[in-house]
Amino acid sequence: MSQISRRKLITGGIAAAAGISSIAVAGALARRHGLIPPDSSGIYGPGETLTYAAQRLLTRHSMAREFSRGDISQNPFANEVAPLGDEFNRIQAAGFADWKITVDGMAARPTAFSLAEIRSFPTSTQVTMIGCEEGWTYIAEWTGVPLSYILDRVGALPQVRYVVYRSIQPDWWESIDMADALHPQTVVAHRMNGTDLPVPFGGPLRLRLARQLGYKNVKYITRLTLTDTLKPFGKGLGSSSPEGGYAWYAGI
Ligand SMILES: Nc1nc2c(c(=O)[nH]1)N[C@H]1C(S)=C(S)[C@@H](COP(=O)(O)O)O[C@H]1N2
Ligand SMILES: [Mo]
Repeated sequence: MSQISRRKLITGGIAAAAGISSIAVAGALARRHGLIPPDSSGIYGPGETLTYAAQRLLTRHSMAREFSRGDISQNPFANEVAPLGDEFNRIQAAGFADWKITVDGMAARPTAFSLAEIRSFPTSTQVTMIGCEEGWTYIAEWTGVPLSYILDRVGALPQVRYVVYRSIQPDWWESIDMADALHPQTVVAHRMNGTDLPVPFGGPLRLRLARQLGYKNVKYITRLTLTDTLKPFGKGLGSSSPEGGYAWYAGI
């Protein structure tokens, strides 16, 4: 079956399920494809499951639009962050030589990588748009190590279903499923618009994923945990977002 007819079929299936306004049918479809978001029993309930399942079936292999360098925004907006704290300031004062990102959980070779090691790994560069749920966007060039490379490097086990990523800011942590973790535009970014990633934009390391809203693009990342369940993390809803009333899945 061709890509196009398969796509039509899937769209039709979802539309029919939603059209007869039977959330139960949509739920069954989502379960059949293993597409239940971790916050499905949260405040958005079945609607969240339907959105996630429908988007995943349509977009899991598709790329976010890439722009040309001429489209890069002249004055990108760095959203304000809470004070970064003494530990961050100390590491920053020493030029981030002591910045580390720990990769643990379901890996054959859990490793803590220094910033220098991360910078020595193969990179991928994209000119893409980032958007905040509050309405503003900008286009920038990001360079980083594909997350898929890091997962391969640590020997991610086949049972891994999610990557949990954490920041030096404890209130900011997120997770993504493997469709996003292995997506070619998902990178541990360390450069932006041709310079080292500036601190207001998440430097020295930020998880950049082009297929989800700004809030999933966590700044100052220090730890990646590979897991087959999100239950033991925080309140078990998958990330800090649903704990604060935002959807875990913020696909665009
Ligand atoms: N650590 C951390 N990451 C964060 C945030 C934050 O406050 N702290 N804000 C998030 C939100 S809500 C958005 S919209 C984007 C903003 O990215 P920008 O500053 O590059 O515009 O970063 C996200 N990542
Ligand atoms: Mo945001």
